[in-house]
Amino acid sequence: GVSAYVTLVKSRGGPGSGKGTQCAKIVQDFGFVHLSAGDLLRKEQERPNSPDGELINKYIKEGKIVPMEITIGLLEKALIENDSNRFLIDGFPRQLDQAFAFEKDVIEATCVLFFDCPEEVMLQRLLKRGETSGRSDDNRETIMKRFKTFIETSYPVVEHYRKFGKVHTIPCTEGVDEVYAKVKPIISEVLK
Ligand code: UP5
Ligand code: MG
Repeated sequence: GVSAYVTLVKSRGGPGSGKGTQCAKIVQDFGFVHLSAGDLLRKEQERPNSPDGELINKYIKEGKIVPMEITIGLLEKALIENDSNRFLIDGFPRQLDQAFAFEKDVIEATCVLFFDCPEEVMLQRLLKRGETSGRSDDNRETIMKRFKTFIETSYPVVEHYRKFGKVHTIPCTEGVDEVYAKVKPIISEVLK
């Protein structure tokens, strides 16, 4: 099982807001284990003989949310495999029922970072990344679908965590280091 003394920080924010980039910096300074739900899904999709590969591929290309049994299964496995008491979960939960299930059956969040970014900025970042990323969802058509899913389905999760006073909102239109300058003191405080 998962230790009860884990500091779990969640990183949420729209597609291309910079969740992954900021998580990498948190890991450098504070030694968290970084688990990106999207990365875990992409890895599973590439694994030979994965029973879920084709389904994951289809959902990601459509900017839709993969059924939670798959994502929670991958996250739970990664939590158990990594011996740490500091986890940073990036890009999950993306739908209210996922938040309820994960908190009940797996582990509760200590703190949620919400990276607040205008769509126009996210669009430009993702289109630029799409020139080299090879990600099947970094094209204009899928990006628009990801934005729609974020607004309609994922943002209510942030509102949910707000009720518990767990959300820190970070504006992130500035450069990577300027954004991180706002993130770092929040993490220091959480670990006190
Ligand atoms: N960049 C970052 N910060 C910058 C800054 N301050 N200034 C200038 N440039 C900046 O950054 C994106 C790009 O912007 C990079 O090129 C970066 O250099 C630059 P990144 O850190 O990658 O942003 P991030 O928010 O992590 O963007 P990502 O594309 O990963 O966000 P998504 O939430 O869309 O992607 P994710 O991998 O989480 O999910 C992909 C898909 O998987 C989903 O659409 C969904 O289909 C599926 N999924 C589920 O079904 N369930 C889940 O729980 C999770 C995913
Ligand atoms: Mg990411």
